[in-house]
Amino acid sequence: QENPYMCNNECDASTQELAHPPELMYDPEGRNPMTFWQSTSWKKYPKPLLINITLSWNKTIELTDDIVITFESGRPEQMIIEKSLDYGQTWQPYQFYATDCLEAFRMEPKTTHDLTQHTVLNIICTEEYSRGYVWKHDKMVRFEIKDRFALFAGPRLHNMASLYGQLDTTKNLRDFFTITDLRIRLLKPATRETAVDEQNLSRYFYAISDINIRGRCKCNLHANNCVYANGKLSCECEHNTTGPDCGRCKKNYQGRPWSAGSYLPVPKGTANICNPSICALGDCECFGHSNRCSYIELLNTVICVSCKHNTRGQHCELCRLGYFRNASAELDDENVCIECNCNLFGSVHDRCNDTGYCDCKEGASGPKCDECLPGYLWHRGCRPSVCDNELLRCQNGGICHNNMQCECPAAYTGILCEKLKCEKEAGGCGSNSGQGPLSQSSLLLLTALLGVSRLLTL
Ligand SMILES: *[C@@H]1O[C@H](CO)[C@@H](O)[C@H](O)[C@H]1NC(C)=O
Ligand SMILES: *[C@@H]1O[C@H](CO)[C@@H](O)[C@H](O)[C@H]1NC(C)=O
Ligand SMILES: *[C@@H]1O[C@H](CO)[C@@H](O)[C@H](O)[C@H]1NC(C)=O
Ligand SMILES: *[C@@H]1O[C@H](CO)[C@@H](O)[C@H](O)[C@H]1NC(C)=O
Ligand SMILES: *[C@@H]1O[C@H](CO)[C@@H](O)[C@H](O)[C@H]1NC(C)=O
Ligand SMILES: CC(=O)N[C@H]1CO[C@H](CO)[C@@H](O)[C@@H]1O
Ligand SMILES: [Ca+2]
Repeated sequence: QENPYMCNNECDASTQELAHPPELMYDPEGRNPMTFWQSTSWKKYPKPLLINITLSWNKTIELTDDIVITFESGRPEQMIIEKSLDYGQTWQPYQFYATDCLEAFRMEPKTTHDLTQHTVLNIICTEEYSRGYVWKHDKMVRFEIKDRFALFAGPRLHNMASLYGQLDTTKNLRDFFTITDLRIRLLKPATRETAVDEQNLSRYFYAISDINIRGRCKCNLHANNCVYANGKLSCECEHNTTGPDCGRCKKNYQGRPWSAGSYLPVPKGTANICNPSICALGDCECFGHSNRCSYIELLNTVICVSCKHNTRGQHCELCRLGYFRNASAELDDENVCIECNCNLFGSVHDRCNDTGYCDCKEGASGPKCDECLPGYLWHRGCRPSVCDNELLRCQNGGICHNNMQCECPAAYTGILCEKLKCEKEAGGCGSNSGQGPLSQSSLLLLTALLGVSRLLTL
């Protein structure tokens, strides 16, 4: 045709140089002449030449810019762009294109400039992109996203906040720009304005060099990234959300219903993160020592409430003070914690280490501190011995009584009966006698003396 580099009767899908496979619609461009896909020609005229080009992302995509399709043949006289939001199960028209909208689709021709905020969701038929067979003329067919954005954000899209605000609050509007699949339905090739030349039907076909679609993964504002891995696109969900579009709260993070992140209030927006579950039974891990949890906002964490069986801790996984871990019991055993049982007098406090050993006061010993070290004697705790029959002997004939006390003969005093007693002569035995309060042993001695003197008097 008028385009000198188009192939006519020389195309051959099985010969690499002469093939025009679909991939050439989305290969990296910048080549001249451009690479292009070319359909079969309209050999079966007047049977319509119908071709669908279907693009599937298997992921929800939000369009951010115009869809632009570049035709190397003349632009089709009739075509429809359709979209699906449910992975190709159902399709809705996006826009109709025809040289004559009334004749082709019984629709009034319109352009996006006829749309208003109230009619932005209307599906129109446009005649703007169907004329012009000659390749020098505009080769593009557009689906105008930006013109529609401009209805909310102003002509130069300077007020995106206003657009985002609308998108936030109007689901229909949001869904309008959202797709999982796109389909270009080619219904009638360019024929020029003359009648179809039935003698030379190889003149009529479709050829597309590029399809440009700009968008981003729909992640409901719960992700910063969308990655292509293992043959699929997926959001890198944050905020404890999950799902291909971050459209759910993660397990154990259903403390409040999921909601999308929001651009509002401007300018910072709202993250709407998923909170940990205020858990029902089984939803919080307490090893069977509690069935109630509570969410602590400050720590952003869930803790078990009222742990039983002498346990404590976020998951009732520790033993209360005064208890220690039963090494032969599992964490969910009722007997998991054993009482320390530290001796009240022999230990510093009633706590013990992981093998049940208590902290002993001086002189005490044994796991429970209820025994005394050598040199100490149990008397409401361990006391150092006063006397014994080896190193700490009572002197001057005194008798060691229960290792706590020397019973001294009448004339002696001191802890080990080591001093002479001279209370009868004032100041007799030394300056330090008789002045201070009487010690227990001297009191005993005194009573003994009194007994002796009474005996003498009688
Ligand atoms: C068919 O079209 C081609 C390309 O324009 C032209 O070279 C050829 O002469 C035409 N054949 C007939 C029979 O019109
Ligand atoms: C193109 O897709 C539409 C549905 O979107 C379907 O009804 C039609 O049969 C398809 N045409 C071809 C040629 O596959
Ligand atoms: C689409 O993605 C889902 C998961 O997001 C996956 O299970 C499924 O196999 C994918 N389908 C295709 C056709 O790739
Ligand atoms: C430790 O746990 C085992 C297993 O439940 C139990 O048989 C044992 O009595 C427990 N020991 C104590 C001292 O409670
Ligand atoms: C507990 O204390 C005893 C005595 O000090 C010690 O032998 C034992 O190793 C300690 N056990 C642990 C787990 O620290
Ligand atoms: C388990 C999990 O993913 N927790 C995350 C929940 O969200 C907060 C805040 O984004 C993260 O810090 C946690 O790591
Ligand atoms: Ca190309």
